[in-house]
Amino acid sequence: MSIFRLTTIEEFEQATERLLETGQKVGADSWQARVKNQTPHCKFGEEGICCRICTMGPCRITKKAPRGICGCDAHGIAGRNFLRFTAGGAATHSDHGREICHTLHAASPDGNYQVKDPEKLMRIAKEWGLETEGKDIYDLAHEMSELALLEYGKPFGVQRWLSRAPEHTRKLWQAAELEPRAIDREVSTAMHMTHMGCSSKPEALVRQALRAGMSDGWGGSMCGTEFSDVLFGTPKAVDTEANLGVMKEDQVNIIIHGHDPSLSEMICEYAEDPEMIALAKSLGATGIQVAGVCCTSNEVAMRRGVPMAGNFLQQENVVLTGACEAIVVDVQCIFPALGPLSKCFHTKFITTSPIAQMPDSDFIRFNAKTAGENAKQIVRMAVENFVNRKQDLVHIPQMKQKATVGYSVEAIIHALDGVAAGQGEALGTTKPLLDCITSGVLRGAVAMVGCNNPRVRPDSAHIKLMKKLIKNDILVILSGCSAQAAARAGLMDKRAKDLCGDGLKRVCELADIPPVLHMGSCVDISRMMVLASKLSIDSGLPVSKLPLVGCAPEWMSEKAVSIGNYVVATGIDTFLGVDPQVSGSSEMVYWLTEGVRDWVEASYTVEKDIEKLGDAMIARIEEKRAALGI
Ligand code: XCC
Ligand code: SF4
Repeated sequence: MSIFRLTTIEEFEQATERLLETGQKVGADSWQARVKNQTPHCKFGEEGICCRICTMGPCRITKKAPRGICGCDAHGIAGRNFLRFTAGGAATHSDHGREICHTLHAASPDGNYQVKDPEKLMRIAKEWGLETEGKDIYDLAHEMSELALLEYGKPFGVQRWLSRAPEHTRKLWQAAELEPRAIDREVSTAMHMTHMGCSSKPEALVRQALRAGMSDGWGGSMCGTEFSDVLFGTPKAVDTEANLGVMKEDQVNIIIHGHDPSLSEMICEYAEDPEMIALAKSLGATGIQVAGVCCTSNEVAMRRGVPMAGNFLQQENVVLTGACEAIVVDVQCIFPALGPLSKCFHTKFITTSPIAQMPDSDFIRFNAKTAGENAKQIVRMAVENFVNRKQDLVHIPQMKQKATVGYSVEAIIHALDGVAAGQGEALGTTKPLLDCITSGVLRGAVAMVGCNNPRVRPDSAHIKLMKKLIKNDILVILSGCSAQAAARAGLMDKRAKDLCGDGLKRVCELADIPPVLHMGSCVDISRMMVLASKLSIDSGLPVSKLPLVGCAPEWMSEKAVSIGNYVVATGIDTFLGVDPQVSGSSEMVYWLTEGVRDWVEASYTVEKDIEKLGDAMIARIEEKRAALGI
């Protein structure tokens, strides 16, 4: 058996350095170089006090000019910016969810997409009060997808998924007017409120920012996750590998990048097509390797064990290996830089969605009806491109780690069932997990999520925090690029149990799980909301009293703020390692870090010092334990 050790940040960086040398040879640009060109950043933007929502401006707030031309002050400007930022994220996640609903609507027994988890579909249908008896599964799928799509625009009522939350939480939401109505309406309301001459009161702007976030996490993202499971299967524990070393020198390497599993699932299917494999072999390759970047990677890793090449700030690295035949993208988090970069190599940069169109790419429009043909065309393009590789540019860093992924709520409950010495109950209860927490074997849990951001040494905050937490017997659940950082470092290898405190180590051994659990992509943070709700309902404690916190140490996107808002609104204290660009307004800082606590029993903490951030999370978990007397 090989000796296990984590891959270090220094090793990540050496690999990147070596790839950047190749980049230099071919005159490629890099994010590292662009960061330098953009530094120092505009201070007004960083503090959130530049307004450009009407053409009397742009207005910037200074000591000398404390108000914009309309009279809006720093608090109103920072507040409106924050709400618009949230709306961008909520719209993005929710539109992804909507696409999945449309894919479900197009599912048919002999079409491109089938229902892979009919049981889950039935479970949700019953939850939504539908008659399922004797109904054809595809009729039910279509009925459900229509109902789900109506959640985006229904004129009355609030989101259906809210009924999954504990009663206490629902009461808080009602009292604070945080229950999201139609998903699209919350985004529209956010845009309306931030139009010139509407809201400039931080309290009102923050309230709507939470509600718009809620329309994402308890609306659009939940549709995305749940119906992706219905279509592509609910994840269960599966083994895979992570880091650039998953790419193969002797194979056609197809990198899938983005978010929507409708595309990546199809690419994976056709990469296994004997006709395509034969074509690859006829061109001198030994096969076809598909690997992922960003959340698309998480989706197919969770369901198929497809290896993870890297996270957000690795996306240029996959091209820099010189061994990437095609990088196929759908939506979100895709660097426009991939266009010019791929031109320096033989790589085909293939865009597929009308939502994410970029110069210097081959656009192959993908949709549910033609998905099969589209995927085949894309795989063929990649395979035929193998012969164009420039051998002298090929360098794949020989670094990868084993990972066990696939921890949906269903899979976590299944894995932990029976762990708490003889207390195991039938599948469907979180009691074993609660017992571990009550007895102190586990001190608590941290949901670590989010991106990379050049403002933080990439991946270092994620990995440092995870190591610290598991050593302190805190279970870590992960999604998004945070999860990939863990996998690349080796923390999702079950052998990483040796880095844990005695309690968590024992749980890992008994349940046969790694100490950090991959729960999926960023829309799958809705899974974490379901888990937190279940823990609350099963324990009879409010979510906010559970020793559970959220953390996004390296976040960057609008989506991340939308997520943070619904996580906080669900009663989970959330710790950020990157500033949400409201520091120019003391009132906004107050509302986000303190004020919202009166509504939802949780708030944000921002701490850029990673050691301190870790300490603060542990302290909060211990505080919550002490308050419970456990
Ligand atoms: Fe994007 Fe989802 Fe962030 Fe990663 S974690 S950089 S948002 S891919 Ni979502
Ligand atoms: Fe300036 Fe007010 Fe217009 Fe903003 S809305 S740009 S602060 S005048």
